Amino acid sequence: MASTDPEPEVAHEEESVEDSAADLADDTSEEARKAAEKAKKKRDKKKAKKAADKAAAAEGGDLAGLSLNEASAEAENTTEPTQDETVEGDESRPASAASKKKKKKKKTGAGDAAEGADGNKVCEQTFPPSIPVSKLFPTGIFPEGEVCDYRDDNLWRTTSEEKRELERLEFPMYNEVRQASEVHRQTRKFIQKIAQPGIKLFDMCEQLENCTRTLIEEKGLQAGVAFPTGCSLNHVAAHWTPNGGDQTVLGYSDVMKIDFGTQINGRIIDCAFTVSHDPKYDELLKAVKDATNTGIAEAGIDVRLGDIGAAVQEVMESYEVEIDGVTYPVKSVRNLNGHSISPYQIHAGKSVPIVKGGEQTKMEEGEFFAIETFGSTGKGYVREDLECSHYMKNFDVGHVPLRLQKAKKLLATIDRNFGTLAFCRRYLDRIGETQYLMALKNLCDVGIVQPYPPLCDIKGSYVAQYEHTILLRPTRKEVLSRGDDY
Ligand SMILES: [Co+2]
Repeated sequence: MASTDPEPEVAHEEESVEDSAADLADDTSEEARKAAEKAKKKRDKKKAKKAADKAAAAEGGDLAGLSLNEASAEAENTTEPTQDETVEGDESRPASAASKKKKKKKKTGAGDAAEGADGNKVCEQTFPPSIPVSKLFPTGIFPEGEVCDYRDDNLWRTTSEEKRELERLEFPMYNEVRQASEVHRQTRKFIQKIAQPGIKLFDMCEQLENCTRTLIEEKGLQAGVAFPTGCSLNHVAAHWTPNGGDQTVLGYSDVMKIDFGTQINGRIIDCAFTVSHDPKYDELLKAVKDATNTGIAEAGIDVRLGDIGAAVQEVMESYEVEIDGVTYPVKSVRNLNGHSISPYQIHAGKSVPIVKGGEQTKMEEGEFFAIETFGSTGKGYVREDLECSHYMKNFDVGHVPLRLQKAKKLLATIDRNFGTLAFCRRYLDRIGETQYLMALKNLCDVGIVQPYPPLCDIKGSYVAQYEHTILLRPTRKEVLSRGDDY
């Protein structure tokens, strides 16, 4: 999800936001620790020791790239025999029970199944995906993202024993967000196959979200979809998803930004890519991918947010593209930003600009950031337009007395199903809500819920986007959502 320029309304009350975020963080890591302990008890001693050893090895980082590549490689092949073998015809079992069972060591041949670098037996996914990620990694250890050393003054962190100890304590939380990342990778691999010209975007989104729900083993607010699936086309940069009844079909010459999120215990993976079938957009996509990777490379502890913006813009605007015989400079969309992420809070307070000129604030140890960049052939400036689909409860809103009975009821439904996570009209439809638009408008009018309408550059322009979620670990930077695709 994109964040627009900081508007006046989010500028105040930072303290209370941070306090509640901190509370949530404590709760979440405490829960994670308990969950990890519980899971550990369930496993036999040998397995637990092996897991701990391998986790420690993975922490060393030498194996991270390998582990990631092999994890991604497994989704390539999709024949049934291995599935039967790995799941052992017992798909209904919970993951913990499945991992208790002794696994056959048998491999089915090159590429069919891989031994993860962390010792995980990596089983293959089906097509369409049907096996929860927890069952594909029976040790319960999920692959690290791409791991990068910090630069210059911060390179010492890589080997610091003190910083490594901090990370050992956080392993259960890291592991959860890595699981959410793996769900993202496998879901997007599926979507990249089905997002062909002619597909109805409504159906595509529902397939994507259902895939996420299955692979992550959706469980209320504890695991699931983190925000609506953006599939904004052409000059629409962000925050568009079909509402009920929408008939939009993907065309051969559309440029589509697929921006979707996964979450476990509020730890959100926010990651996006661009789909185009017409090669005339290839250079535009390349520019934005390059710009996003530049932002990721620049990011680090003590790095000024403004310096990232300048580096991103420099790379983005070094490109020009020719589309239908017209040459355009690629522009960084100046009022769209990356953003920090906290538990259950997609936009946690810090913006990561994609143009030069602002923000002396620094990135800090332990923070999560969505690094996202948008390149446009238009003005490089977006404004709100079109019918709204995205909504989110304001994170720091207190109790507001409501007169309308229907608004009260809708708010209770939002609290129960989404909390402070973003949702869309389709999500209300699927849980059985009807005729909620007036109540929803009321919640927006009194400031409890914020609408996030589509963000558009000028008509006839084309916008592309790439985005990853990164974690500034004490020793190194981890690009959690990195895959072999982007
Ligand atoms: Co985002």
